[in-house]
Amino acid sequence: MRETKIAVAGGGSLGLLLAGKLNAAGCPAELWTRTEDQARIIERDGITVIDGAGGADATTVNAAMTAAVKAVPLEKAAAPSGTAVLLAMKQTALTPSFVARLKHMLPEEHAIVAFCNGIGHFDKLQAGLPSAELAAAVTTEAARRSGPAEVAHTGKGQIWLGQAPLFAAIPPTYAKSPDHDRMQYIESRLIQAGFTVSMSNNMTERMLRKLLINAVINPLTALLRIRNGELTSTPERLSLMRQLYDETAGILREYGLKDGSHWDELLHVCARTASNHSSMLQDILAGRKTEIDAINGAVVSLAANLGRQAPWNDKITRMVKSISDG
Ligand code: KPL
Repeated sequence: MRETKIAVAGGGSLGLLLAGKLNAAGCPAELWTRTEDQARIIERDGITVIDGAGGADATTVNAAMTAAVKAVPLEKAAAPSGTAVLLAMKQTALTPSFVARLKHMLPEEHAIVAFCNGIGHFDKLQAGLPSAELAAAVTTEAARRSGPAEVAHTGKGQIWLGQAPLFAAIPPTYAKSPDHDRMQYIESRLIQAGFTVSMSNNMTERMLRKLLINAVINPLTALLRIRNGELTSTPERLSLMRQLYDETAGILREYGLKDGSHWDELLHVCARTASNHSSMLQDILAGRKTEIDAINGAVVSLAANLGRQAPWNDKITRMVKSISDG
């Protein structure tokens, strides 16, 4: 098998969780951070992962472990041939200059496995890196960064890996994938690190299901400034959720979302992550740009491709933008 080296791009909650657990399990994975400061602190202190924090997973005992991790700021990172980059970043960080930096630093032989929320990132990556081998990762792991080198693993979930769908066409097409061996290598390292991982041959469905969940939970919790679990606590909030859900599911079905108990899944996610602030609320509270364009804004675009409108998604996108710079 061709040699694969894993690098994790992004020092946020998911990046710290992936890099911390991979290195603790003896799978070296360099972490690429946005700032020099964070890289320095991680090189000095390692990454501490607090498992079972938040009580979302009652079977996990609250326990902390610290792993030594090689960390470098992205602008100084060098990737050897065969690097597989686990992209654990917000879509908002996927700027043209970031993609240009990746193009400059990545060797000819590489793979990018993107864990982003929403849709649209594969189109951006493919446009900027036409020879890239791209894979999609969808995760239900919940984590909260509690410092530059510390992350609380607040909910044990799953990771699905597979082909990267491009939603410009109906039905969606797929980007060029890494070969089978490389995907298996990445899967086996993540399993070794303690994650529950499955290869999926229907990432379109997985991504659409996640998009549906994020399109309902994220903007409503951000606008109402409540935790995920509080969203289902009154009939008025449930009714708002339902309207947004019905409109979004109706559009996503045209792109391959299968009929199923998605409403129940949505309620289950609210319960499972009850004590969490959604990533969009975290962004609003921290004054950061939100991922609204890649989530509800993307649903509006998917509707427009069908010659339809998505008034709930359109209004909620404008409302979130009116309280943030996103
Ligand atoms: O993915 C999430 C997010 O916050 O972005 C959910 C599932 C809503 C958990 O908080």
